[in-house]
Parts: sequence; structure tokens; C-alpha cells
Amino acid sequence: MLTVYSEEHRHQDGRAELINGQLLPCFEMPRRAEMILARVREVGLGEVLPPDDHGRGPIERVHRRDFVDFLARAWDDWTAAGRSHDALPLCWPTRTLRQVCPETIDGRLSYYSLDAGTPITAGTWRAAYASAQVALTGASRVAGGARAVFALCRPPGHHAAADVYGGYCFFNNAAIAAQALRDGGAARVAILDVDYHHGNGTQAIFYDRGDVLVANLHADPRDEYPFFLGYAEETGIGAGEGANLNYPMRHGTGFDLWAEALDNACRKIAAWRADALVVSLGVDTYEGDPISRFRLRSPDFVSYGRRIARLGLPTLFVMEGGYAVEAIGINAVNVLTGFEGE
Ligand code: Q9C
Ligand code: ZN
Repeated sequence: MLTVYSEEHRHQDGRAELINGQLLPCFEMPRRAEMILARVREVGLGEVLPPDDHGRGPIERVHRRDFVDFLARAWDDWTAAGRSHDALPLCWPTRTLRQVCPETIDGRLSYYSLDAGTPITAGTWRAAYASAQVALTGASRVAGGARAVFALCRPPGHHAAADVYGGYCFFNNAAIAAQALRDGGAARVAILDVDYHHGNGTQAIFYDRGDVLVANLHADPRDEYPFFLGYAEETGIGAGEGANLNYPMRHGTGFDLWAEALDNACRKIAAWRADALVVSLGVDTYEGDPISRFRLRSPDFVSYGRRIARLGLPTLFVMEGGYAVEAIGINAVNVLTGFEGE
């Protein structure tokens, strides 16, 4: 299987995120992608290629132009305001407040963000832009006939919506890739999100569309981030009615229950007759993950990779979360070798 990878991800190296009431070192760190790449090479998964530059056009098929402009300028605006440390927002336009976009950088960080866990740094734009290009290059290979491609994206993407960043995500790489597959001729694209957290951004982007099916397996938002989306009753709206599937599961969920949900999602994807599949591949479902509460073991990742392969669809794997850095390479690549072994 071909892997697409860019070293540009290293430019996203935030110092701290707000988590559990503390500013702690970022869990989303450059070593994550380096460990995955090392494992790709160790098992001899296949060729590793750098991305092509597809420009801003395909990013703006998913994200609002004002949001892309905001990200492109955020660091310069922040330093122009006299700051030299990472940029974090402090308040949000919640109930009782208005959705207006302020002029000052602090107001704009608040307007466009979803949490205080996602620092904008000097290199955020470079890294996020390259991550989207990695996904787009993978999509173009799949459109060109590859059975499967691994887009080793970092930073991740599935929490980012059309004009919202957060959850360590800036551009929604999987959504951008799915849209590129649509624009490249696939009539129906399915997105299967197996990250521990609900892919709120991906759901929001495609919620009213019938041409992209989104299936999400994740921790129940009643007790896990992102808390405000990902409930089972969210099934889509308008033309998208029935094209959004959520499988929330409680803390402590192990592979038996998780695999049943995956099997159900795969049956729905097969019945829906997708032309291509994008897998939002987060491996924070692992039992050793420091911020997550599912109990998958490393061999389980092989087993579910095999199940995904049985769909028989042209498949793009897009890397999302996973924070047990020592095991992240093994777990992510286990999915890919499981897929290839089927
Ligand atoms: N107690 C991804 O996996 N903080 N993002 C959660 C949990 C944010 C995770 C706090 C987690 C975002 C791509
Ligand atoms: Zn996650």
C-alpha cells in the first residue's frame, strides 16, 4: 500500500493545551507521525511519497474562504498584537451571544474555534496545509485506480467543520478528500470514522447531503468530548436524511462490542452502494491511550482492518487521532496490514 507523507507536519509543535483544568504539554505532537512512518518502513508496507500541491481550491470546496484566510493570517495577526507564545482562545459565542466575527485576533480565535486544546503556532498554517495536501494526493491516487492508499496526515482533521477548528484539527482532511473523490467522478462516497472521538466536523459538513454517507463509531458524547454532537438520533437532514450514522459507545467498551458496531456500519455502507471509501483512522480506541476510555488491543486493529477490506471498495485511509505514542505506529499499521492480508 502506498503511503503519502510530508515532513511539514513538524511545524505544528504546540507547547500546551487546556485539558482537565490544566495547561499540559500537547498530546498531539510531531512524534506521533514519526512513529507511524517508522512502522510503515519497518513492516515494508510499500512506497512512501511526498504530496503534490493541489492548492487552496479543493480545501475551499469544504471550508469557508473567510476561515481559510483566518488560518493563513492568524499567526501574523497574533504576533502583531505583541504575543510570541502559542495562540489560544478564551471565550466562545455560546447561547445568549451573537455569531458575529470580530476584527481583533482574540475575537477571531474565539469565533472560529471550538475549544482551547488546539494551539495556533508559527507553523500551524504550513503543517495544516500540507496535511490537507497529503489527503488530496491520496484521494487522487484512489481516483486513479489504487485499491488503497494511506494518507499519513498530521495534524488530524475530523473535528474541523466548514468554519471551525478545534480538537487538534484545522482542516478536515477526510472531508476534503471525500469531496475531491466526488469531484473526480465518484457518485457516492462513504466516510467511516473509527477515531475514539466523534467526528463532529465531518458530520456537520455532510449532514444535509445524500451523496456522502458518514458513519461514526465513537465514545458516547454524554460523557466524552466533543459532548455536543454524535448522538444516535442524528441521522441527517433533507437530502442527507438517513446518510448519517452514529454508534456511540460507553467508556470501557472493548473489541467485542466495538466490532459489532463496525460490522453494522459496514453492512450499511455496502447496502448504500458507495463507489469509494474514506476511513478516518484514529487509533485512540487503544486500551493504552492516555486521553481515551475504550479497550481495544493491538491485534484487534489487524482484525478490523480485515473487516474493512471485505467491503471491496477503493479505500483511502486518513490518519486522525491516537496518543499512546509508543504504540501508535503498531496500531495504525496493523489496520493497514490487516486490510492488505484480507
Ligand atoms: N478528556 C482527535 O483525536 N480534548 N482529537 C479532550 C478529554 C480534546 C481529540 C479531553 C481531544 C481531541 C483528532
Ligand atoms: Zn480522537
